[in-house]
Amino acid sequence: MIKQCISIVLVSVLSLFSSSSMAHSGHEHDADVAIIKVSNAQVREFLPATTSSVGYLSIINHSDTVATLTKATIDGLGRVEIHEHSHVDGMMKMQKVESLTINAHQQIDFKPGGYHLMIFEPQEPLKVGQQRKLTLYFSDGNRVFTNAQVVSLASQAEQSQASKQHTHH
Ligand SMILES: [Cu+2]
Repeated sequence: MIKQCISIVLVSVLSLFSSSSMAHSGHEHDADVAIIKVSNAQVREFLPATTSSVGYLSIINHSDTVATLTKATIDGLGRVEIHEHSHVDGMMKMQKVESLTINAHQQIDFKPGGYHLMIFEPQEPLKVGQQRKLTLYFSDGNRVFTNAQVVSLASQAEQSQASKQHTHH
């Protein structure tokens, strides 16, 4: 009888917890679902008179199974697309990808000249220093949340310069 009471209390606490913490939980995963870590998520502020901007992040698949990223959303943005750059006839082109496969224990860095997020339709201006919730959707139903930092063009350019030069003084 006591045990039953406890389990009823536990269930109501759990349901309360899950409904109020939906937006803030880091992961939702079952035992056999890929374990994904996202880091260094950032989106660039929209430049004047532009309708799109870019975002970068790193995704690591710590599991033994392939993970397939199918969609990304960012709070306050009407549309987010996953893009890649490719060389076509000597020209650098970018195109939308419908899904991105991340092999077991593989890390994929979204960066200038490679994979990137293309962001559109801001419902309000992105301000440097803000955090925006980024949600990644995977084909197995897994969703991963992280905060994307809003950065300026200048700081983004600086970072990519620094990572290109590999200087260690
Ligand atoms: Cu693009």
